[in-house]
Amino acid sequence: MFARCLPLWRSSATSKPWQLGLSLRHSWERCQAWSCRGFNTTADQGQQVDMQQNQVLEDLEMPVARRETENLFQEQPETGNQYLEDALLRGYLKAHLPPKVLEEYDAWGQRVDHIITCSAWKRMKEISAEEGLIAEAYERKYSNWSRVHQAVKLYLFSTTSGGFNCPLAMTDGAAKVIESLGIPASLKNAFDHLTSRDPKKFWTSGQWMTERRGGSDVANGTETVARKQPDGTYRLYGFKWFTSAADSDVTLTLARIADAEGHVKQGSSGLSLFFLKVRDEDKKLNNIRVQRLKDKLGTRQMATAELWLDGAEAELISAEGRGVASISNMLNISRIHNVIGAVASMRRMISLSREYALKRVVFGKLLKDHPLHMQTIARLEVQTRGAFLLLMEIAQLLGLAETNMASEQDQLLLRLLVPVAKLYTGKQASATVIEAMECFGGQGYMEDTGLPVIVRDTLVLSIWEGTTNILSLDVLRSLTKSQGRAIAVFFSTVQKKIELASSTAKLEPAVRQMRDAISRLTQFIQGAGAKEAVTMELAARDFSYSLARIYAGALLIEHASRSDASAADVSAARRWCNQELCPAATEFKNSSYDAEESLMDSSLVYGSPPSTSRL
Ligand code: UCC
Repeated sequence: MFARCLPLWRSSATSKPWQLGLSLRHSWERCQAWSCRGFNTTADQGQQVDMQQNQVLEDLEMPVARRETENLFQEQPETGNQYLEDALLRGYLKAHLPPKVLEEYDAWGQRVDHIITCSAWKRMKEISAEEGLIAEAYERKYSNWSRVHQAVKLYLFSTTSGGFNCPLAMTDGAAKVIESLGIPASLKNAFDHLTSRDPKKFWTSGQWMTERRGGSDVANGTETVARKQPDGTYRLYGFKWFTSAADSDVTLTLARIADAEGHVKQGSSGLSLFFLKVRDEDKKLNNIRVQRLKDKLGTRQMATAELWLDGAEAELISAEGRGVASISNMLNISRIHNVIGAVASMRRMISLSREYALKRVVFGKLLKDHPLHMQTIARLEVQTRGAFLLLMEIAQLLGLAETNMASEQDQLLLRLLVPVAKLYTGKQASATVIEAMECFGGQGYMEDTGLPVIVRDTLVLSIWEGTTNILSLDVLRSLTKSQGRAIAVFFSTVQKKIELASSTAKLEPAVRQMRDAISRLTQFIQGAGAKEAVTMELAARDFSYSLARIYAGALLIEHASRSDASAADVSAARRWCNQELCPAATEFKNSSYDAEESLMDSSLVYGSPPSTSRL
């Protein structure tokens, strides 16, 4: 089938280059259609093809002049994708097939809950192992640069991975948790599988945290109970409401350990972390039932499910009651993967827009020759550059931390920058891909260009792994926990980076804007810090954006102050710094975080007069 598809893949790639890797569903559909075309060729059609081929050969031998006047040559009918164009077929399948790709029972009525994935998805797993997309980080072949190396590979893989970057994020997170526990003997085998380069051995991991009461307030929303067994293992009972990559081999999950009377402790300190295998040696589910697959806006290639744990065998891997703190190692890694996904989506959409602008003629000239159009893409480019440098900074710091080369300051900075980058790039990515889609006009809105798939898959990035507000509160958590040392490191690092540029005349305006922003941020922290705690909570989002913009500004300036920096590098730094770098200071000045304004927020939302209750 592949051989039959091959020439057509090529011609398709020439006409629509972005379609190749973007949508597994679409490429599958294309492949299906092409192979059908091959199978269904009748004798008559075969003759026609032969005649056409002969005609082409003869035509090639004709003198050019004759060829141009020749009008016997007929237009070849262009058929599109036979699946997409067959409305009846699609309508029939939609009406008759069950909406979920889930085989619940076997032929003998036994419940099997088998999630069926396509061969391309399975191949992605093999490729991930062969490329060492997780292994790279743990082999540390490139010492402290290993994480940068891995991040770059993942960045290049991300938008053509068909959603496989999600299980990779969680697999990396699980390996990190196990490593941070010192790779206990009972988890050595799992660690080896998760970090294997052998496709036959490679395992992926899930991260089952979200329950019916929601995914943000894990401490109060987790109902799953763990009952200790005589052999020291546990059995888990509960309902996991949102489990991504439900076809994973293993998973980490939280549960409350029941005491002898069956009582559990509520809140964060009642949660412990468990490791479990999804299937046993005979490939039977570990007392897990798949309730249904989730009907998501995007990332539909990846199975996300609701799962019942009905006595699933599990191993306790954290100290009792330290579940959240233990799983936060996984969260921080998968949040970095989220940043990778965000920057990759932005880059992909800009590349496509850029390419399209070289070909599309409108109002008598190429799009690339319309200054307003170029300005639009250039603005996206500046945003993407800032996000990319933030990603690389985090990868560098993580690499240092994992090779014992990080100072205490580096570690504090890493802890602070992960939520900052995750929340900021998630939002940037959504805005960027939507703007870039517009660069294609109406075509950008058409499913079969593959562009809407990228947009849908990107929109999840600000929700997954902690929403913008939850991450903003995590930024505050990291500052509080470090008792102010993290913000001190932030300031000193930013100062150092812009110091390097102070002798570069072209960067002078950017440096000045940065100094002004740093001073306003300092004043904001002093002002807001002197008020009630709720002021900082209300400012958390604007404050996090300020940290992101100032830090990315410093990185862009640092990058542009290298001796071999290009004019575009300088321009990117200058343009970045032209934006509002410290929205928290502006809003603080506007009294936006005052109690009265907060009450007015409710009034604006609900239309009722402001309540008199105090915050
Ligand atoms: O979205 C989901 C699907 C998975 C898909 C993954 C693929 C994505 C890849 C994309 C690829 C492109 S699963 C659900 C996602 N849910 C979350 O991310 C949770 C969101 N909520 C939070 O992050 C909250 O802030 C919580 C759950 C961490 C809050 O928990 P607590 O227990 O109320 O908070 P505490 O009491 O402040 O924290 C408990 C401990 C503290 O340590 P100790 O006790 O030593 O002081 C905290 O410092 O945990 C520590 N801690 C952390 N440590 C909390 N968060 C962190 C952190 N990020 N880093 C280090």
